Amino acid sequence: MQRFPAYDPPEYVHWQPDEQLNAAFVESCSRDANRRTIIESLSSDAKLDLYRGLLRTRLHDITLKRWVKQGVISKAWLGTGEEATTVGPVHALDRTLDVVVPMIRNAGACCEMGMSVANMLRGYLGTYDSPSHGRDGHVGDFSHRVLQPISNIGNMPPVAVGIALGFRLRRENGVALTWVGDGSMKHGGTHEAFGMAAAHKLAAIFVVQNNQIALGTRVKEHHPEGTFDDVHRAYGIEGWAFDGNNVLDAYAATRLAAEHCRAGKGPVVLVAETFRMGGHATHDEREARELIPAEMFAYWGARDPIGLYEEYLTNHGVTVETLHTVEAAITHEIEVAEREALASQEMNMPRGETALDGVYAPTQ
Ligand SMILES: Cc1ncc(C[n+]2csc(CCOP(=O)(O)OP(=O)(O)O)c2C)c(N)n1
Ligand SMILES: [Mg+2]
Repeated sequence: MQRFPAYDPPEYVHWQPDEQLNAAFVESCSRDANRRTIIESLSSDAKLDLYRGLLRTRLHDITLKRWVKQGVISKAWLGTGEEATTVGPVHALDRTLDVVVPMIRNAGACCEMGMSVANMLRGYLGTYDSPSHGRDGHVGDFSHRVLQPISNIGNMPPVAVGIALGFRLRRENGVALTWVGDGSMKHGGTHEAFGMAAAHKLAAIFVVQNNQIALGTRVKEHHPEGTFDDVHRAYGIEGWAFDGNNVLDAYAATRLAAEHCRAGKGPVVLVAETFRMGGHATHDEREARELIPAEMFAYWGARDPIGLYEEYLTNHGVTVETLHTVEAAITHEIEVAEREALASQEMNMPRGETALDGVYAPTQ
C-alpha cells in the first residue's frame, strides 16, 4: 500500500519485503492442520475482503492522525500494527448473529461489522449524528451488533459474557467476542468474566491482545513472561495462540473458536502477540520511542501485517494490479467518509437542550 511519511511509523515508510518473514507467515498458516484447511478453503474474494479490512482500518487511523496534525481533533487512539488482531477475528464471525465488544484500539472491528467509516469519524468529532449523538469518543452501534464500550478497561469482558448469557437464555446460537489488552488482563473484571463464562460454558471468545505495553508500562514489567498462553487453564477452558500480525492465522483461529462455542463447549481464550507501533495515543508517541528499544520497533515494524499480507497474496496468485484496484476503492471510501464527517461537524453538532436525552437520572 501507499506509505505516508508524515503519518506512518518510519519502519513502515521504508518497509521492504523479507523472504524469511514471508516464509514464516506461510508457515504460521499451515502449522495447525485445522487452520490450514480453513485458510485453504477461503475464496479469493474472502481473502481480498480481509485485505480491504486491513486497509480500511489503517486508512481510518491515518485520517485521524492527519486530523491531529491539522488541529481538527486533539488526539487519537490508533491500532497501527495491530490491524490483523482486530480484522481477522471479525471476519471469522457470523456477522448476522454474533456480537463484538471492541476496545478503543479495535476501531477496525466496528467497520468490519458494517458501521460506516463516516460514523466512526463522526464519533471522534462528537457530532449529533454520530452513533452516540456526540456523547462519547468510544464508538459502537448495536444495530450493527457492536456494543459501544466504556473507557474503563476490564469492565467490558463481563458485559460480553452477559451478552453470551443472553444468547443462551434466548436459545440463540450467537457468539460474543471481545478483546482484552495485556494491561486489562490485570483487572478483576476480566477474570470474573472468564470464571462466569467457564462455569456456564457460555459462547464467549476473549482475544488477549498483547501489544507488549499498557499505557507506559511494558508487559515485562507487569506480567511474567509467556504466561498469557496458559491463562485459560486456570479456568478449565480452551485456549490457544495465534500470530497477531497474520490476518489469516487470526481468522482461522477465531473460526475454530467460534465453532467450539457454537457446539456448546464453552468459551475460548485466544492469545495474540502483536505490537503497538506508536504511543498509547498520538500524544505520547515520542515517549513510546524513548521507552521501547528501537530494535523492538524494527522487529515488529518488519512484520507490518499489511505488508506481510500483500506479499502472501501476490505470492498466491493475486496480481499487484488487483491490490492497487482494491486500495483505490478503499481510499475513495475513506475520502468520502471524511468529507461526510466534516460536513456533520459544520452542520450537526449537539444542541445544549439534548444533553439530558437518554440519561437515566431523576428529573426535578
Ligand atoms: C479501570 C481503568 N483503569 C485505568 C484506566 C486508564 N487506562 C486506559 S488504557 C490503559 C492501559 C490499557 O492497556 P492494555 O489493556 O494493554 O490495552 P492497550 O492500550 O495496550 O491496547 C489504562 C491503564 C482505565 N481506562 N480504566
Ligand atoms: Mg496493551
